[in-house]
Amino acid sequence: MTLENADPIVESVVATVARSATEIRQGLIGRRGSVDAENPSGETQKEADVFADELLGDRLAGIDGVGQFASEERPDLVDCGETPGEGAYAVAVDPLDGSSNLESNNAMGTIFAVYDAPLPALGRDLVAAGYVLYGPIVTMVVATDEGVAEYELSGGERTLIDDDVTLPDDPVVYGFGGRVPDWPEDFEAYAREIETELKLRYGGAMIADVNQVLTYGGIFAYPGLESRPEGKLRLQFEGNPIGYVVERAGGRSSDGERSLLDVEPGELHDRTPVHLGNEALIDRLESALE
Ligand code: P6P
Repeated sequence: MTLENADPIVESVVATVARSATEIRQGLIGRRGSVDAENPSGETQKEADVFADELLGDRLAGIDGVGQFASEERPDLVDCGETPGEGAYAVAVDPLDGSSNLESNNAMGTIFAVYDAPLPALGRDLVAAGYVLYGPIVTMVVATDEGVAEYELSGGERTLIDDDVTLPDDPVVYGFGGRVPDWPEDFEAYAREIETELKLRYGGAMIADVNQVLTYGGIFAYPGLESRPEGKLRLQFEGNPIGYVVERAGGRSSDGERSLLDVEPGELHDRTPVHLGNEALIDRLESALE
């Protein structure tokens, strides 16, 4: 069982995210506009980003055993008075991943990462990670060293749906971010091969697109671009946690050269190229980018 042997602090973080998800989903109604502020990545914040961030931040930073809290929406991490890696954990969240989908009423998610080390941390220091997907049904995927589980969330309660989520062997879908003219030549050549083999599934919210890969098998990527070689997605808040989930589900992650979990952390909001999915597809990608 994925959480059966989890540290009670980790279980408390997961339970807090699950409980908060119901309120976040309800709180999306009436918060579809933007505020006159940007997040640390220079992206205009939505009312719902601020709402989800404040709700999660207050609760997660208040858990005994959470030594640091960081959010994609906040420039600096919150020191909660305990040292991660010395009996406490650091929790990083993307409170509302894909919030630009709110305007068009499409899926989005909440990402969480629990590191046994101070932030910014190496992905190998993760002890748990996962996400909530606000789709037709609100579901939650949680990964620990024991494996990957999927839950349905309703009324703050978690119902276990699958306690052994693994990537299907035969890939079916792909989704690649960025504009095609902005793709480096070697990535574009790889994409042209994949287009002939798999079905396009790209909706503009990483969590929804990755959940398709986890369900049907395939590959998701937001590659390094000609205009922005570091890509768009943040290592601490998106690349590490989702790379951890996909690797625990039997797949691979890569920044183009190595597992995302081996990418040395720089600054808290650093970006990284992200490629996730079936092992053979990621192996092929790394060969194509050599
Ligand atoms: P684009 C959402 O803003 C996000 O961070 C990820 O959830 C998503 O995969 C990506 O950016 C979408 O970016 O350039 O396709 O709008």
